Amino acid sequence: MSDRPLLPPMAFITPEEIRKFHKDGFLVLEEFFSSDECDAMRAQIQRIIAGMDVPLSCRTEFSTKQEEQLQAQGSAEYFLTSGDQIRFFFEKGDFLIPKEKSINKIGHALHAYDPIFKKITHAPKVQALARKIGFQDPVVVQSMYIFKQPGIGGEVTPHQDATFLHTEPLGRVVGLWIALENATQDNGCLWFIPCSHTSGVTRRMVRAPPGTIPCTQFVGSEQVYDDSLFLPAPVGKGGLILIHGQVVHKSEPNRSERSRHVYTFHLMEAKETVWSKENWLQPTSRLPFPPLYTEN
Ligand SMILES: O=C(O)CCC(=O)C(=O)O
Repeated sequence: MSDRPLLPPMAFITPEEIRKFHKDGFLVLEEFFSSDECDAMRAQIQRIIAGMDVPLSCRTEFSTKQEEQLQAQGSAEYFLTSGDQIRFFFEKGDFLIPKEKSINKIGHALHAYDPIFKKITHAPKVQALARKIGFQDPVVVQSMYIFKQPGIGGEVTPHQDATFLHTEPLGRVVGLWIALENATQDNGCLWFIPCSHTSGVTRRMVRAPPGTIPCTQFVGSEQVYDDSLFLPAPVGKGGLILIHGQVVHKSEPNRSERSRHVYTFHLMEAKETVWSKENWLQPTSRLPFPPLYTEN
């Protein structure tokens, strides 16, 4: 039995849980958000989808090489400039499926522009969690709503978030991953290699020179991980998984008939930290990384 008190449930995180996070590189906190909070996020995303406007180049399959090139350029630009926007990304090759069924994720600034997601991101219990892990001046760098659609939601291959969100020094980024419905092995829960956050990063994704397709490239290569080292981290609706920026994690395809919606965002401890100018994601004049410790 956990020694977390039942009431008020979510704001309490025990020192033992914080030690476990630092040791394992991830921490599962069940019932961090209420069922109502999850339903509010899901309802809001349906409203956003109903009004979504996606450039044709990001939705249409083209046949000629020239058309393919145009599509690649359009999609690259659409992705690279999405850090301060709410934009829509789709599963590969599923253009015949209605767009609300083939959407893979929405990113990367729901936390800044949508009132419901902004409120969740800056919730006092989230701020309390950041304080518990010692963050003094955290900023929100990105957010995503991930759908993991039934039957077609693809795998996310083993990676460390610091590959994409690099800082100097390392160890300044955490992900908060919130299950908006039960996440199980059937519908594609996260898997982790415990304690894998202590050995640095071997691969970085950096911006390619302007005009280059693809718009990002990898420097170094991902290690080959022994599959037997991964442990599943199923979590109930409302549960939050805290993810160290260097812990190795993945998720498998959703082979079930149930979706697996999550809202996730990343925080960086900004104090004495340099955000890499080579990261694909950059703060902009429209949206500097917002401080976490503010009311919304
Ligand atoms: O939600 C998933 O399936 C994977 C998410 C993930 O690995 C990440 O955001 O770093």
